[in-house]
Amino acid sequence: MHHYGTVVCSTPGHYRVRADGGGDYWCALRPELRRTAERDRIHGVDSVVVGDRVSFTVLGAPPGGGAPGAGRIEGVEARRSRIGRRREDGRDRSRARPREQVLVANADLLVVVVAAASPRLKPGVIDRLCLLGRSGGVEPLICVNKVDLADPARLDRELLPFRQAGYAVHLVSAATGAGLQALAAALRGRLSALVGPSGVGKTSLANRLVPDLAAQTGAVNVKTGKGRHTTSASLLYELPGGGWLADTPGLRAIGSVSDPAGPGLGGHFPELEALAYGCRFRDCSHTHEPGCAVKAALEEGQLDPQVYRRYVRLGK
Ligand SMILES: Nc1nc2c(ncn2[C@@H]2O[C@H](COP(=O)(O)OP(=O)(O)OP(=O)(O)O)[C@@H](O)[C@H]2O)c(=O)[nH]1
Ligand SMILES: [Mg+2]
Ligand SMILES: [Zn+2]
Repeated sequence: MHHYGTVVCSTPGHYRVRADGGGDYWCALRPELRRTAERDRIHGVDSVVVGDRVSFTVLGAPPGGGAPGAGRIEGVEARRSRIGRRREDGRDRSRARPREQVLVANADLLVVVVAAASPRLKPGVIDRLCLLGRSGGVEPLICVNKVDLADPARLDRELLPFRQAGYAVHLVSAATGAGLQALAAALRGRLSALVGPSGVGKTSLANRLVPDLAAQTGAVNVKTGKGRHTTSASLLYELPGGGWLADTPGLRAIGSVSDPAGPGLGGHFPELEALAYGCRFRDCSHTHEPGCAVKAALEEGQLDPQVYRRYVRLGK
């Protein structure tokens, strides 16, 4: 008999599946799937990741006390969305590592987590993460943590362009609890992934939003040499009010946006994109082409130079 569930933790060859009716199972892949998985790895995609919906058979029932049972994954459903990034280390041509790393499958929301300070807020990071979400079919939500360390007036100024582009922006502090009720309400009933640079407080936020977090997966965070806890694998938790929350490892590099002039922008820079209709070339990159309406507007002071600078930096 087949059961259905969601992958809550993925390690090479072993997947922890939360059954739809409750109960966890550590699963291996059915041999045919394992072969596909190996082939996929060669062809550059991760096979089964956190958030994937799977069918599985039970090999051993959970022994009780919350400990997982054992099972075997029989099938993986097509993904509704993906949060993935290309590995751009061009020198590493070894075919053993996937070219694309999918962090979370089937997410509804990509929570762009950045810090108001420590590490310093960089609008370019927000840009890249928003576009990462959009390119994988996941709605971005911007979450600025550590507001206890920053001047609120300055933050409001820095975040205004993102609000104007239509993004929900949450100012929160995992340390003081500020803003967390509103954030929890926005996440309710959906599968959300906390994504952002290392040290911005993703795990601290997950701890606040999921009261029994450690109990759910037996926390596998490791301490670095610097004594800091860093997250090494994506983990998926159930939210108390319904819905799911994924904590992911800090992204060191998000990668450039391959085609900033292409359809991928889809409203991320509304004023710039509106101007682009006036460019002579449809695929104008707004950097060097003749007849560029964006550059013309910039020179005439009709376009915010900050917005233009953010746009140009995306392609780098
Ligand atoms: N002042 C302040 N410090 C915070 C806040 N949230 C987290 N921190 C601190 O920031 C540091 C990093 O927090 P983590 O939650 O481990 O960050 P992370 O984003 O999960 O980092 P990685 O797992 O490496 O990606 C810790 O020392 C936290 O105590 C906050 O709201 N305010
Ligand atoms: Mg973490
Ligand atoms: Zn142009």
